[in-house]
Amino acid sequence: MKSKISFIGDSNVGKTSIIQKYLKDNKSDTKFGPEIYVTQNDKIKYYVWDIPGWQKQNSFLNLYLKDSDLIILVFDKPHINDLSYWLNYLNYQYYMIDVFLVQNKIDECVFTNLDDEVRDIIIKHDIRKYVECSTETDINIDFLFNEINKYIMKKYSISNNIVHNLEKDIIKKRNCAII
Ligand SMILES: Nc1nc2c(ncn2[C@@H]2O[C@H](COP(=O)(O)OP(=O)(O)O)[C@@H](O)[C@H]2O)c(=O)[nH]1
Ligand SMILES: [Mg+2]
Repeated sequence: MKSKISFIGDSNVGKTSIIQKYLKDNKSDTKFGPEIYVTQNDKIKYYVWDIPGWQKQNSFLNLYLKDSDLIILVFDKPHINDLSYWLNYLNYQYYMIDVFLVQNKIDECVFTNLDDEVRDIIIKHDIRKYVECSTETDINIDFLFNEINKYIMKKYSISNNIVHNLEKDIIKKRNCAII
């Protein structure tokens, strides 16, 4: 099974750093458009799209986000005011796709309490999950990708039990066919 995860957000907030920190050399050869990284577990093959920030007001953005299973919207403190642009765009064009909001570069933040502004955004825009991370000090990067994996597995109701039962079903059917 395949799943597409799209990273978006302003330039310089750390999208590429986050993806590369986790996926290192898994970049596939793309001739044009965003970089795509590929990784898989035994059930799902993930295509992680690194969509550059300058696509923000570009009509290609729609095309790039098409068929995403989940959108990861990344920001850092200096870009917090630009979030409403992205979220309004997503609410309008892609309201059916869930969003994880990721604040990167928390190594540069002095306060550790959840910002009022961020809290309001999470509530107003029905954000599925909020993660604070840092690629610089390696905080929550593995956690973020684990949460993405958990979300997708749940979205498609994939669990060991279900796969096991399916296998049993298939075996039963095969037996019937033989008889
Ligand atoms: N302090 C700090 N800098 C970071 C962090 N992640 C990325 N950067 C820096 O932010 C800049 C932009 O990162 P990049 O991944 O290219 O951002 P993108 O344009 O969103 O893909 C680079 O100079 C990175 O080294 C972080 O967690 N903390
Ligand atoms: Mg980049």
